[in-house]
Amino acid sequence: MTDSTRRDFLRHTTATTTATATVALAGCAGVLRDDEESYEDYTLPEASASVEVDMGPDASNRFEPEIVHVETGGTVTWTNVSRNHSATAYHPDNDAPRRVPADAESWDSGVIRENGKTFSHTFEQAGVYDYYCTPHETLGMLGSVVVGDPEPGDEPGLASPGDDFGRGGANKLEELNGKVRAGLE
Ligand SMILES: [Cu+2]
Repeated sequence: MTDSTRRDFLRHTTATTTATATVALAGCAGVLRDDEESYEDYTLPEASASVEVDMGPDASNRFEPEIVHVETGGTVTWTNVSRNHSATAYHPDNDAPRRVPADAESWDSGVIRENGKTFSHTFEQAGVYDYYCTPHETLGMLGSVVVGDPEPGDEPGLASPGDDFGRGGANKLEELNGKVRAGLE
C-alpha cells in the first residue's frame, strides 16, 4: 500500500463510519418520536359528505389518511395507487371480529390490482368502523372511518383488541382507536 492509497483507504473508512453513526442516530430519533407521541392532541377532521382515501401511496402499505370522518349517510371512496390492496370491514361477513356498529352493513372491496381503480361505501349509521387491507393486515395496513358523532364508550370499533384478537395489526388498531377516542372526547 503506498502512502496515497493508505490515505484514500483511511478517508473512505472514516466516511463510512460517519454515515453509519448518522443512520444509527436517525433511528434513535424516530423511536423517541414514536414513544413520545400522545393521542390527546389528536384532532378529528370535520365530518364531510364524502372523503377520499388512497390505498398504498408511495408504494407504502398504508391507507392515507388512516382516519376519516364522514357525516351520517356519507361516502368514503378508496383509490388504489400502488400494488394490490383491499378495504375490508372488520365484520363477521369477512371472517373478521366485529369492529363496526352492531347493525351496520359490511363491505369488502376485494383485492384491487389495477392502479387508479376505486371502491366506494356509504355509511348509513353513525359509529366507528375499523377496516383492513386483506394482503397487508399483518403489516398494519388498517384504517378507521368515523361516521357522525358517536359516543366512544358504545363503539365495538373502539374496544381494545385484547389478547384474543389473534391477528396482525393489533398495534395499529390501538393507535387508531387511541386517536379516534381522543378526537371524539
Ligand atoms: Cu394493502
